[in-house]
Amino acid sequence: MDEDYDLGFDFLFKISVIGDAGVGKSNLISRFVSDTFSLDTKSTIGFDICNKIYDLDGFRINLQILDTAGQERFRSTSDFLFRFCAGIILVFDITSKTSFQGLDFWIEEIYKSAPDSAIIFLVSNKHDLANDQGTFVITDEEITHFQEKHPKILKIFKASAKENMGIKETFHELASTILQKEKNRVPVQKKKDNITIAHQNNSDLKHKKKCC
Ligand SMILES: Nc1nc2c(ncn2[C@@H]2O[C@H](COP(=O)(O)OP(=O)(O)OP(=O)(O)O)[C@@H](O)[C@H]2O)c(=O)[nH]1
Ligand SMILES: [Mg+2]
Repeated sequence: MDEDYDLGFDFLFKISVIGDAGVGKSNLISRFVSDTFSLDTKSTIGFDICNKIYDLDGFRINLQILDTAGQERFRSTSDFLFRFCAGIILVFDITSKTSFQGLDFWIEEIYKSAPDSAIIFLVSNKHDLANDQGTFVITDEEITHFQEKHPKILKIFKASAKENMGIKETFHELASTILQKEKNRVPVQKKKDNITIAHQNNSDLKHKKKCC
Protein backbone atom coordinates (compact mmCIF):
# COMPACT_ATOMS: atom_id res chain seq x y z
CA MET A 1 0.00 0.00 0.00
CA ASP A 2 1.15 3.52 -0.77
CA GLU A 3 2.62 4.88 2.47
CA ASP A 4 0.84 8.22 2.00
CA TYR A 5 -2.59 6.72 1.28
CA ASP A 6 -4.94 7.45 4.17
CA LEU A 7 -8.50 6.08 4.04
CA GLY A 8 -9.31 7.99 7.21
CA PHE A 9 -10.08 5.02 9.42
CA ASP A 10 -8.37 2.09 11.14
CA PHE A 11 -11.10 -0.54 11.04
CA LEU A 12 -13.97 -1.29 8.69
CA PHE A 13 -16.83 -3.25 10.27
CA LYS A 14 -19.75 -4.34 8.11
CA ILE A 15 -23.07 -4.39 9.99
CA SER A 16 -26.26 -5.88 8.50
CA VAL A 17 -29.59 -4.59 9.80
CA ILE A 18 -32.40 -7.06 9.17
CA GLY A 19 -36.03 -7.65 10.13
CA ASP A 20 -39.55 -7.53 8.73
CA ALA A 21 -40.85 -4.68 6.58
CA GLY A 22 -41.86 -1.54 8.44
CA VAL A 23 -40.13 -2.30 11.74
CA GLY A 24 -38.04 0.86 11.34
CA LYS A 25 -34.65 -0.38 10.11
CA SER A 26 -34.07 2.56 7.75
CA ASN A 27 -35.06 5.09 10.41
CA LEU A 28 -32.87 3.50 13.08
CA ILE A 29 -29.95 3.81 10.68
CA SER A 30 -30.75 7.37 9.56
CA ARG A 31 -31.03 8.37 13.23
CA PHE A 32 -27.61 6.94 13.93
CA VAL A 33 -25.91 8.20 10.77
CA SER A 34 -27.47 11.64 10.29
CA ASP A 35 -29.85 12.15 13.24
CA THR A 36 -32.91 12.19 10.98
CA PHE A 37 -36.33 10.52 11.22
CA SER A 38 -39.16 10.43 8.71
CA LEU A 39 -42.78 9.45 9.22
CA ASP A 40 -43.28 8.42 5.61
CA THR A 41 -40.17 6.51 4.63
CA LYS A 42 -40.34 4.49 1.41
CA SER A 43 -39.74 0.74 1.64
CA THR A 44 -36.13 -0.16 1.04
CA ILE A 45 -35.65 -1.90 -2.29
CA GLY A 46 -32.75 -4.36 -2.30
CA PHE A 47 -30.43 -2.59 0.11
CA ASP A 48 -28.76 0.71 0.91
CA ILE A 49 -25.31 1.21 2.35
CA CYS A 50 -24.40 3.95 4.82
CA ASN A 51 -21.00 4.66 6.30
CA LYS A 52 -20.38 6.26 9.66
CA ILE A 53 -16.88 6.94 10.85
CA TYR A 54 -16.29 7.66 14.50
CA ASP A 55 -13.65 7.41 17.19
CA LEU A 56 -13.71 4.46 19.53
CA ASP A 57 -11.08 3.52 22.07
CA GLY A 58 -8.39 5.49 20.22
CA PHE A 59 -9.25 4.02 16.81
CA ARG A 60 -11.18 5.44 13.87
CA ILE A 61 -13.92 2.98 13.04
CA ASN A 62 -15.80 2.93 9.76
CA LEU A 63 -19.14 1.25 10.35
CA GLN A 64 -20.44 0.19 6.97
CA ILE A 65 -24.15 -0.35 7.61
CA LEU A 66 -26.25 -2.41 5.25
CA ASP A 67 -29.90 -1.31 5.37
CA THR A 68 -31.80 -4.29 4.00
CA ALA A 69 -35.30 -4.69 2.57
CA GLY A 70 -37.89 -6.36 4.79
CA GLN A 71 -40.45 -6.84 2.02
CA GLU A 72 -40.06 -10.28 0.51
CA ARG A 73 -40.23 -9.11 -3.10
CA PHE A 74 -37.47 -6.54 -2.53
CA ARG A 75 -35.09 -8.75 -0.52
CA SER A 76 -31.52 -9.54 -1.53
CA THR A 77 -30.21 -13.06 -1.06
CA SER A 78 -29.10 -13.95 2.46
CA ASP A 79 -25.67 -14.87 1.15
CA PHE A 80 -25.24 -11.29 0.06
CA LEU A 81 -26.82 -9.74 3.17
CA PHE A 82 -24.44 -11.49 5.50
CA ARG A 83 -21.31 -11.74 3.38
CA PHE A 84 -18.31 -10.70 5.49
CA CYS A 85 -20.51 -9.08 8.11
CA ALA A 86 -19.00 -8.59 11.54
CA GLY A 87 -22.27 -7.64 13.22
CA ILE A 88 -25.99 -8.15 12.74
CA ILE A 89 -28.81 -6.06 14.19
CA LEU A 90 -32.07 -7.98 14.16
CA VAL A 91 -35.01 -5.58 14.50
CA PHE A 92 -38.67 -6.02 15.34
CA ASP A 93 -41.50 -3.64 16.21
CA ILE A 94 -42.43 -3.91 19.91
CA THR A 95 -46.10 -3.31 18.98
CA SER A 96 -46.26 -5.90 16.20
CA LYS A 97 -46.77 -9.58 16.91
CA THR A 98 -46.19 -10.37 13.23
CA SER A 99 -42.78 -8.76 13.24
CA PHE A 100 -41.87 -10.63 16.43
CA GLN A 101 -42.95 -13.93 14.87
CA GLY A 102 -40.95 -12.92 11.77
CA LEU A 103 -37.78 -13.19 13.87
CA ASP A 104 -37.96 -16.98 13.44
CA PHE A 105 -37.40 -16.55 9.71
CA TRP A 106 -34.53 -14.09 10.15
CA ILE A 107 -32.72 -16.14 12.77
CA GLU A 108 -32.90 -19.15 10.44
CA GLU A 109 -31.34 -17.04 7.70
CA ILE A 110 -28.57 -16.08 10.13
CA TYR A 111 -27.93 -19.74 11.01
CA LYS A 112 -27.84 -20.61 7.31
CA SER A 113 -25.74 -17.80 5.88
CA ALA A 114 -24.06 -15.53 8.43
CA PRO A 115 -20.45 -15.97 9.51
CA ASP A 116 -20.21 -17.87 12.82
CA SER A 117 -18.15 -15.03 14.20
CA ALA A 118 -20.83 -12.36 13.62
CA ILE A 119 -22.01 -10.57 16.76
CA ILE A 120 -25.81 -10.53 16.89
CA PHE A 121 -27.95 -7.98 18.74
CA LEU A 122 -31.75 -7.94 18.96
CA VAL A 123 -33.50 -4.55 18.93
CA SER A 124 -37.15 -3.87 19.71
CA ASN A 125 -38.08 -0.59 18.05
CA LYS A 126 -41.00 1.88 18.34
CA HIS A 127 -40.97 2.01 22.15
CA ASP A 128 -42.53 5.49 21.94
CA LEU A 129 -45.76 3.70 20.88
CA ALA A 130 -45.53 1.22 23.73
CA ASN A 131 -46.25 4.00 26.21
CA ASP A 132 -49.71 4.64 24.74
CA GLN A 133 -52.32 3.08 26.97
CA GLY A 134 -53.98 -0.01 25.54
CA THR A 135 -51.31 -0.59 22.88
CA PHE A 136 -50.40 -4.22 22.34
CA VAL A 137 -46.76 -4.89 23.19
CA ILE A 138 -44.51 -7.91 23.14
CA THR A 139 -43.58 -8.60 26.76
CA ASP A 140 -40.06 -8.70 28.21
CA GLU A 141 -40.67 -12.37 29.09
CA GLU A 142 -41.43 -13.27 25.47
CA ILE A 143 -38.30 -11.48 24.31
CA THR A 144 -36.10 -13.13 26.95
CA HIS A 145 -37.58 -16.50 26.03
CA PHE A 146 -36.67 -15.89 22.37
CA GLN A 147 -33.11 -15.02 23.37
CA GLU A 148 -32.86 -18.15 25.52
CA LYS A 149 -33.86 -20.23 22.49
CA HIS A 150 -31.21 -18.46 20.41
CA PRO A 151 -28.08 -17.94 22.51
CA LYS A 152 -26.32 -16.55 19.44
CA ILE A 153 -28.14 -13.32 20.30
CA LEU A 154 -25.67 -11.62 22.56
CA LYS A 155 -27.64 -8.58 23.73
CA ILE A 156 -31.09 -7.02 23.56
CA PHE A 157 -31.80 -3.29 23.23
CA LYS A 158 -34.95 -1.17 23.42
CA ALA A 159 -35.15 1.64 20.90
CA SER A 160 -37.27 4.34 19.36
CA ALA A 161 -36.06 5.86 16.11
CA LYS A 162 -38.75 8.51 16.54
CA GLU A 163 -37.58 9.61 19.97
CA ASN A 164 -33.91 8.84 19.36
CA MET A 165 -33.76 6.29 22.17
CA GLY A 166 -31.33 3.39 22.50
CA ILE A 167 -29.84 3.74 19.03
CA LYS A 168 -26.41 5.23 19.73
CA GLU A 169 -26.07 2.72 22.56
CA THR A 170 -26.84 -0.22 20.26
CA PHE A 171 -24.36 0.72 17.53
CA HIS A 172 -21.72 1.79 20.03
CA GLU A 173 -21.95 -1.44 21.99
CA LEU A 174 -21.86 -3.49 18.80
CA ALA A 175 -18.80 -1.64 17.47
CA SER A 176 -17.07 -1.95 20.87
CA THR A 177 -17.75 -5.70 21.03
CA ILE A 178 -16.43 -6.25 17.50
CA LEU A 179 -13.39 -4.06 18.17
CA GLN A 180 -12.59 -5.96 21.34
CA LYS A 181 -12.80 -9.23 19.45
CA GLU A 182 -10.60 -7.93 16.64
CA LYS A 183 -8.00 -6.68 19.11
CA ASN A 184 -7.90 -10.13 20.73
CA ARG A 185 -7.69 -11.84 17.33
CA VAL A 186 -4.87 -9.76 15.90
CA PRO A 187 -2.61 -7.57 18.00
CA VAL A 188 -3.39 -4.12 16.66
CA GLN A 189 -1.24 -1.07 16.84
CA LYS A 190 -2.81 2.31 16.30
CA LYS A 191 -0.99 3.49 13.23
CA LYS A 192 -1.93 5.87 10.40
CA ASP A 193 -2.33 4.06 7.04
CA ASN A 194 -2.91 0.73 8.74
CA ILE A 195 -6.45 -0.38 8.01
CA THR A 196 -7.96 -3.55 9.42
CA ILE A 197 -11.16 -4.86 7.89
CA ALA A 198 -13.12 -7.23 10.11
CA HIS A 199 -14.59 -10.15 8.14
CA GLN A 200 -14.63 -8.02 5.06
CA ASN A 201 -12.70 -7.73 1.86
CA ASN A 202 -12.54 -5.21 -0.90
CA SER A 203 -14.56 -7.28 -3.38
CA ASP A 204 -17.55 -6.74 -1.11
CA LEU A 205 -17.30 -3.01 -1.59
CA LYS A 206 -18.08 -3.48 -5.29
CA HIS A 207 -21.70 -4.15 -4.32
CA LYS A 208 -22.03 -0.67 -2.89
CA LYS A 209 -25.21 0.89 -4.23
CA LYS A 210 -25.84 4.04 -2.27
CA CYS A 211 -23.97 5.92 0.38
CA CYS A 212 -25.56 8.31 2.86
N1 LIG B 1 -43.74 5.63 16.09
C1 LIG B 1 -42.63 5.20 15.50
N2 LIG B 1 -42.60 4.99 14.17
C2 LIG B 1 -41.45 4.55 13.62
C3 LIG B 1 -40.28 4.32 14.37
N3 LIG B 1 -39.31 3.88 13.52
C4 LIG B 1 -39.86 3.86 12.30
N4 LIG B 1 -41.16 4.27 12.34
C5 LIG B 1 -42.10 4.37 11.22
O1 LIG B 1 -42.34 3.07 10.69
C6 LIG B 1 -42.47 3.15 9.26
C7 LIG B 1 -41.48 2.20 8.61
O2 LIG B 1 -40.15 2.64 8.91
P1 LIG B 1 -38.90 2.20 8.02
O3 LIG B 1 -37.69 2.73 8.69
O4 LIG B 1 -39.10 2.55 6.60
O5 LIG B 1 -39.00 0.60 8.15
P2 LIG B 1 -38.05 -0.48 7.47
O6 LIG B 1 -37.86 -1.55 8.48
O7 LIG B 1 -36.85 0.15 6.90
O8 LIG B 1 -38.99 -1.05 6.29
P3 LIG B 1 -38.51 -1.78 4.91
O9 LIG B 1 -37.52 -0.91 4.25
O10 LIG B 1 -39.79 -1.91 4.10
O11 LIG B 1 -37.98 -3.12 5.28
C8 LIG B 1 -42.27 4.61 8.88
O12 LIG B 1 -43.54 5.20 8.76
C9 LIG B 1 -41.55 5.22 10.08
O13 LIG B 1 -41.82 6.58 10.26
C10 LIG B 1 -40.32 4.56 15.78
O14 LIG B 1 -39.36 4.39 16.54
N5 LIG B 1 -41.52 4.99 16.29
MG1 LIG C 1 -36.11 0.31 4.98
